[in-house]
Amino acid sequence: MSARQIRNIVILTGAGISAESGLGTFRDRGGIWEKFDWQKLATPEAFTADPESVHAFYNARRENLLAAQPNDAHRALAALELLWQAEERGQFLLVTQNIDDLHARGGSNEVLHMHGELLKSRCNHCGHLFEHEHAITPNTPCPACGRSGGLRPHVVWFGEMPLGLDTIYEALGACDLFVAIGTSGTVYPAAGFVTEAKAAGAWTVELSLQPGEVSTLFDERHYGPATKLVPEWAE
Ligand code: BJW
Repeated sequence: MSARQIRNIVILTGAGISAESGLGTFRDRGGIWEKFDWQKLATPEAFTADPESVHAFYNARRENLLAAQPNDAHRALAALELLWQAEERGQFLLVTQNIDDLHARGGSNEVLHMHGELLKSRCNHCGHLFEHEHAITPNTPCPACGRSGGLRPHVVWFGEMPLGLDTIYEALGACDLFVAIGTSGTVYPAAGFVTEAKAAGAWTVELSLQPGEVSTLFDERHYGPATKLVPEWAE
């Protein structure tokens, strides 16, 4: 990366950045949506119809996450954030579609989790949001109000509004560089961020294993494993 004219950066990560940490992607061969039906697990309607199965799906993924470790791609982005802040170069916004906590464990200080966080749940009765590592069932009482039947994973399902969009669009409107890492560009609104960044005059870069759905919109594209591409690019 040539950092000379770059002040404000927005980085968008997807499941591909955590693939080499052992967490499955969604749409690759053998991915999560090949093994599981998203319509039965990742919509508010699915949760209402069968909360037991939805909790079981997220309990299993939480267990996988607790056994996983951040990789060199997560660490390279943390180092870049540190550099940007130490040298006061401009704004650095790391937005992830991932619900894992590997960016934070890799050293990133600020991460915007637009699709929520697997290690958090919230109560539909009282709104309480809390962190936990243990499994949840429909009978688990809320630690704040004590009522059962209201806890749900703090994740964004299809048809729900992603988190932090005001902050994201503001940063996209002022960025000089937009980098998308390990995302297939299938899911909106994240897939549309490249268009927003380009409209703001930013240089746009795709780093992924293979071209995604919106690849042709990027100014620069590099394909390979994130643990190789991201540290090389961030140098
Ligand atoms: C590697 C690698 C390695 C592998 N190294 N790379 C048009 C406009 C707006 C909305 C819609 C629209 N059309 C339809 C919609 C609705 C819908 C949507 O987008 N559907 C599409 C399927 C068409 N969107 C929504 O419902 C969203 N909400 C919404 O739109 O609200 C209204 C609104 C409107 C307008 C503006 C603002 C708001 C919500 C979407 C919620 C997505 N939820 C999930 C589940 C989260 C919880 C969980 O994890 O269970 O989020 S679905 C899943 O997909 C997850 C991911 O974050 C998301 C994106 O997946 P990602 O990260 O791209 O993974 P993959 O597997 O697709 O790709 C991995 C990539 O990595 C691949 O390209 C590989 O090549 C690469 N890779 N190994 C580097 N080692």
